Amino acid sequence: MTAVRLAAVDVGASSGRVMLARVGPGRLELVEAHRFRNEPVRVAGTLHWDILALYRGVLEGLRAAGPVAGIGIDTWAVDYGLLDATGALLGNPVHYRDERTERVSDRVAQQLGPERLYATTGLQHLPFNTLYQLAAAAGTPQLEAAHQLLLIPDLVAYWLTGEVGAEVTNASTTQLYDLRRRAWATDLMTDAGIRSELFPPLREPGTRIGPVLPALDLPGSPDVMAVGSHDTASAVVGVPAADEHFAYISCGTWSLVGVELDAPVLSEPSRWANFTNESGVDGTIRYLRNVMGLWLLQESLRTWGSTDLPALLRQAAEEPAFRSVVDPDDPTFLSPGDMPARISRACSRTAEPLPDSPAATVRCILDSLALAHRRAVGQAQRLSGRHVDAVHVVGGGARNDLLCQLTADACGLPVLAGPVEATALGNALVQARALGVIGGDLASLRSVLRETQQIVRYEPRGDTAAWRAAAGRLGWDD
Ligand code: ADP
Ligand code: LRH
Repeated sequence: MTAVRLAAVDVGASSGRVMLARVGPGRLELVEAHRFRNEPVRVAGTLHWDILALYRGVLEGLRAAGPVAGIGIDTWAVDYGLLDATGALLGNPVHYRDERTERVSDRVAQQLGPERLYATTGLQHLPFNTLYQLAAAAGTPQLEAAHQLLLIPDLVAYWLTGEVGAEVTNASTTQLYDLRRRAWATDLMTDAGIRSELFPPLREPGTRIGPVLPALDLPGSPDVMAVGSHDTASAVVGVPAADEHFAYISCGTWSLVGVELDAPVLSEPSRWANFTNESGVDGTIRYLRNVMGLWLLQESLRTWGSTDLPALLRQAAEEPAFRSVVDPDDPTFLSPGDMPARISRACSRTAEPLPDSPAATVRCILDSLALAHRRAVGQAQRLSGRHVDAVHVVGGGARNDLLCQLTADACGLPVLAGPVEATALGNALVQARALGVIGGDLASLRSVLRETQQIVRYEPRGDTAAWRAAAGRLGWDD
């Protein structure tokens, strides 16, 4: 069969893009049809996604992509829109970084029982999991009036097709999904005071959602296909690994650091280490930890009003190593704000020297992220028993030479960087397989990636004692 044209819609927390993929046996090409900024808006004290601007970006991108046979949609996880009984959107979806969950997440976890939550959902405790967002919204007129809850990629698919559903890889991030039964955790919902009728039927990646509504008048009247609609699930499909002995870092706004497994790890040490078991494509488990990621850099650049990232990275490379290090997962870094000031405050709390220039702050961020990558790769191996001999870095962070090299040095393992657009590639590969254009399991999809995509290799530079000492300053022992 010849190649097929597919649109991969990938909306990350920092930007959205519609990528045009041409996929056939041994063939995989990707071009950017359209990219648009994702700029949240604070209204009346609450941080929202500008969902209609994002949808407009998706439509513009689909028009720019031209005729395609399929459209796959993935976005960031956990957030949702509420629909009334007529299918109208009730208000703008709230951003997971909004502070509304701060007051409730620990209390709700304690009420439901952290052990039970982990045993049922396999999920790490993050204050913004959908469970806690719904607990924070309890009793609001909006939630009371809601007829249906759609996660963000499912909301976009609904607007394109009129079909409702919940794709499982993203459903697994809500902390309301029973990982082993592969069904909504309705008992948990009832005990949390959440109406289970809000949640639509589940759907698997690789199934057809429906044709695009004729009124949208998109070229070629394509079908919308379910893919790994959690962006991280598609990114992991897009990792060009040669065998199962790999760790991945899906490195963008977040660093999602982990391994791919056949079965969840639900042990107490795993729960204490805050490792998550998210559902992956083809029944796999994405066993990973959220590390705060390049958000720290994005927010610093926003604070400085600076756009010349490559210049700042060159200067950061000249800065002394490990002068100041922080725990990137410090909860004070989660919400938007003056990140350089917060980093300085974190340094003063732990008696680290204060970074005295933007370049020093950037170096502090990258050294600290490399340390957190090292810790998570080590923990993922110890907790899962999966030995790793390479670390794949995919996403925008694969363009950050310094971070890739520091990560290789810190982990003492080769880093294989790329593809930058692994998420869109994973999205397109799952569509192509569903449409019968290519066949095979994840390993064969990944072999197409290895044959067609550019990957840069970074060798570790050896000074493991220095990295161990720097980790020790954060209280992280091997
Ligand atoms: P998300 O999907 O979460 O929005 P991306 O995977 O698009 O994130 O990655 C965005 C990040 O990629 C930016 O925050 C930036 O740090 C990094 N990045 C983008 N372009 C470059 C570049 N030219 N050099 C270094 N880093 C880059
Ligand atoms: C990355 C991501 C991540 C989630 C976070 C909310 O874009 O989907 O996997 O934890 O956003």
